Amino acid sequence: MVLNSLDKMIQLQKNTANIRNICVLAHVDRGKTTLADCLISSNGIISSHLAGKLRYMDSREDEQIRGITMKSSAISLHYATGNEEYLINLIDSPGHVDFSSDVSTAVRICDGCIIVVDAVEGVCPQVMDSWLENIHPVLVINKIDHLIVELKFTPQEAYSHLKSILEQINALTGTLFTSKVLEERAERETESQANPNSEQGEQVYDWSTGLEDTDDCHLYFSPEQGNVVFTSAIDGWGFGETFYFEITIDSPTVVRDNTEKLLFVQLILENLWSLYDAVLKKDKDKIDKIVTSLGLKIGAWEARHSDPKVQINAICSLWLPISHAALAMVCQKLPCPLDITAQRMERLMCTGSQTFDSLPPETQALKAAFMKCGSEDTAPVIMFVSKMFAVDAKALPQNKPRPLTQEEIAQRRERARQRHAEKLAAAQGQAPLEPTQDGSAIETCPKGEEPRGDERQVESMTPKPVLQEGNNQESFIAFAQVFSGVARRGKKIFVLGPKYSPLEFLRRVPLGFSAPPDGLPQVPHMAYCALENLYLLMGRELEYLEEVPPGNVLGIGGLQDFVLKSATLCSLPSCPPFIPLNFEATPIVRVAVEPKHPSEMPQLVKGMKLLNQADPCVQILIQETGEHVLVTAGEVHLQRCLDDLKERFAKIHISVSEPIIPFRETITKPPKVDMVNEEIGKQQKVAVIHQMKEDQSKIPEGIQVDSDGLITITTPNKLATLSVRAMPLPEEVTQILEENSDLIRSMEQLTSSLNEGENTHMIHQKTQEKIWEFKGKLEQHLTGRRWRNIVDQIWSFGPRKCGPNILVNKSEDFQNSVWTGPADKASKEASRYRDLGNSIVSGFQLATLSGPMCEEPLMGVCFVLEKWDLSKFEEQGASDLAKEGQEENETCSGGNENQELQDGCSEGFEKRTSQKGESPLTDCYGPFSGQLIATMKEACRYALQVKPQRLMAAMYTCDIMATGDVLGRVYAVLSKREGRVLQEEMKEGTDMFIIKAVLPVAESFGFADEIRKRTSGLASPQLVFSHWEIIPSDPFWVPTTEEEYLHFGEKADSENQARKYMNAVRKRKGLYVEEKIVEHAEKQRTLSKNK
Ligand SMILES: Nc1nc2c(ncn2[C@@H]2O[C@H](COP(=O)(O)OP(=O)(O)OP(=O)(O)O)[C@@H](O)[C@H]2O)c(=O)[nH]1
Ligand SMILES: [Mg+2]
Repeated sequence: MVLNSLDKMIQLQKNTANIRNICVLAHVDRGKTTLADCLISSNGIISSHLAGKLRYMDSREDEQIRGITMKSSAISLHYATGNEEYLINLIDSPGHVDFSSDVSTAVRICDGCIIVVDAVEGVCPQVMDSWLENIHPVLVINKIDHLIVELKFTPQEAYSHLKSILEQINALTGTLFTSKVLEERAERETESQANPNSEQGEQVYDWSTGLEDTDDCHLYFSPEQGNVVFTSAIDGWGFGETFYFEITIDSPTVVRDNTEKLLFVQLILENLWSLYDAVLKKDKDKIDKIVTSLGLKIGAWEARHSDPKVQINAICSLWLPISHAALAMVCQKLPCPLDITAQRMERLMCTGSQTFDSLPPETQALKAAFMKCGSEDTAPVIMFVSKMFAVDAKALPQNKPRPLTQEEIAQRRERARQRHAEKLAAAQGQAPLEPTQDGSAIETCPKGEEPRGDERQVESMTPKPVLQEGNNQESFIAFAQVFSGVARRGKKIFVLGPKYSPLEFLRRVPLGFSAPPDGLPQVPHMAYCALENLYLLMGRELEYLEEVPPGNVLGIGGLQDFVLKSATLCSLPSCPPFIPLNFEATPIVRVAVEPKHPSEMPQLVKGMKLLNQADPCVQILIQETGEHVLVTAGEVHLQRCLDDLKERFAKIHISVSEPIIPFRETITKPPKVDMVNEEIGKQQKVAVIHQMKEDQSKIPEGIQVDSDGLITITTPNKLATLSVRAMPLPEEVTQILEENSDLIRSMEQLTSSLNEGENTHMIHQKTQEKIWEFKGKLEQHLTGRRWRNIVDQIWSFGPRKCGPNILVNKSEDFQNSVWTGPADKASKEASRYRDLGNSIVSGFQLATLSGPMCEEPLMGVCFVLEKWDLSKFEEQGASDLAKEGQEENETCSGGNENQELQDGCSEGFEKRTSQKGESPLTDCYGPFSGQLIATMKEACRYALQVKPQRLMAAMYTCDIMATGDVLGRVYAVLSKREGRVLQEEMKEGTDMFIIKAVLPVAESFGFADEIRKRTSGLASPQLVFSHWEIIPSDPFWVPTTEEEYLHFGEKADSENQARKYMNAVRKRKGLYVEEKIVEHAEKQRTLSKNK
């Protein structure tokens, strides 16, 4: 970028009212990057000939090769209209679903967005995104040239088509708006119910009132509103409100309504159509006529060019420049950073179940600063980092050779002149010492050596390089927006992690805290550092800045040690962290990676850490097996991560495992029909019971199973007996548990802090309400005899204390529930039960973490602890105590190092018993709490095994758009891969079909490629993780009836998908797999005979 335009940008950055932070959102391949190219070329950053071909914002090599954007990147543009000058910070975002997390990072730091819609394919559900984050949209309907050239619509047809697309979009916006208004209204209702004093509203619930009161006309898209532009980014033209009105208003005959439509067709579309027609037919006379009548001056090169596209581009980009249409709309219709609403601000500041009123007063005071967006010195600096991205350190402006300023050039010239004079003088045998400009004498340098004096001066003017560690380093830049105050180089700032709590800080630091002292108390998730380098983001380039006024998007260097992925930066510690980004794509595809040469492990580990920081969505895990696992959102994302790891972050050769597909294990009700869809008759029931008995015979001795699947098991030392039953949870309940996992986690934290005696953690009323609502929902779905009172008796959730499985405590001796905590805390016996109870819960957690089928986590299972008999243990304990007398202290300290869980008093017992050697049973089986954990785990596993077990597969929803003629092939690929079509719809006015299907993740590898190949690129699917689904077939099924033998054969493994998955997982984990090694012994014999 030329330097004076940098000055211009710096100047524009100060006028907050004329800043627009916008992003371009759309589905994949709608032309976002092409549109961005056109806008960039209007600033002279790239040539207009290259606009649309260069795809300037796709700076990665793989982006260029694949033709899709894989990350969001920002560029600052200048736009002048009338007397006003605007600074537009434009962010191009990726459209591929795998990178939707990158879209969220872009949306977060924007105030508005351009939604690009394809003129042929129409509406895209990403309109939702902008709603979610509350940013304002404008619409670009792109690829209008397709309607002319490929679909060969007449102008009238094109008009109706465009109208119907607008209607569809408005219908979608309307539904979203209605639901939003209703939701807000409902929220208000509950609030007013909570504080009845505030407003005594009428009792009748009228849902429609909110809708009538709210004005929604500004939300809809229409050319009259000025929030729609029709474009062809590839041909460089576009027109919107200005052009539309010029025509309708300038024409004297305009009568609005009917004629207006006609005028749109007559004056705009027909002209465009005839221009395309003339150029494509190479009708030179007609082209000349059009060009002269429009008063345009086309360059000679373009006019003579044989490619019609070049001619169209040249004419149209002069006649209807797309950049003017789009940027004028952006400046007029999208808000500036000053227009931030109080509602959006409050939403950003309140994490989880907090409400704005519950924040400390110091924090609430910051809202005013936000709203003011002030740049005075007193204004607190508030910034949000939405992602960290890596750039090659060499590309940083301070590490690049810099163009010399006029002054430096003059200095150099002067030096060269002096050197020349010296040389001349030396030749004449004298060495004069001339004073330099600054008065100091210059030493004569030995020949061939550069004088150092002014080099030092030049150096002092250039900023210090960030990374001098040298060779090929990656440097991390934070992608951020300044919400308030001026960000200055060197300013010290608090870096607040997503889990930081201002309350915590305010509690530790005395009131009236002013300038941050060095001896700041250690508060978790908070760091204090200086802003090292500030950059203006210019697509592929970065420009160095000294300060950034509020309302701007910027890059910050030097935060890599403080920020992992996102953070809030503030000059005051009372600022809350902003709500975490809302990522739509769930990382689901996992692979294990290892270096080709084992000695390179440290590089791999380091590389993976860097990758984790550079990508908003990737997850890095080290499994218990020692494997390093990458979890990514999909195939394309995986490929990008692996490329980055190999080429940028680790720079080593790595080997990558086959994708590891996650499964879940569950149980179901016994099936009513058999595998050939016949009702299970008496004969089969007998067979099934027989088989069940066989299965049960595998259960070791000492474990009792009753006919209802109740497992009774005793600890190895025979002191405690547990009775556990497993029941499948209704689907809706599992779903509720999944949706509320955050709430469950916070409940868990609350109970543990209460148990520790911390009463400071006041339960906020809103959270309490949410908990009751959650409980109510569970009660609503768990009805019937079997589930009576179950909700009240829930003891824990698992795995990891927040998963979709439940432990229910029906034992009468000891009651403990997640809702009320342990009952009857005071009694000593109860406290012993409580301590041992922790072991039971741990056993349950372990059991739910890895199921018996293939050690995958469980889902949708309810374990009921029917009985918990500790009488023998108590007898033993009592006798021990009696023997020892009371002299031994009952403190619960100390412990056995092998013990996994530290639970108070039980340790005391063990210690005593093992020390005295009085109970050989306890002694040789290890700590009692450990035994309880293992026994509970076993009990849960056996309880599962006596029920019909099923695998659950992760499912993608898959949206495919295809033309009618390739529909059959799409279906063939889908059914081959166990996909299920949910819906098929024909798109109005086109021959496109929209197919909605679900597809197991396990079958999805290579799916997109296969579909593309089979349909010659006419259909491409979009895969997004949606839910877990039970695979109906029983992995342990063997044919029992004659029909089944006939239908499936004796081996019957061809149909059993579940068994295939299960065995594959078992093999991968190195578990025992029940498979015949020799499949067809007799055939092998035949073979050998033939030899
Ligand atoms: N005919 C026609 N093609 C266009 C137009 N705009 C873009 N394209 C083409 O559409 C394809 C996709 O364009 P991109 O700009 O890469 O699309 P994108 O929305 O950035 O795609 P992602 O970033 O991968 O989501 C390219 O082949 C463009 O040449 C247009 O107005 N008309
Ligand atoms: Mg793109």
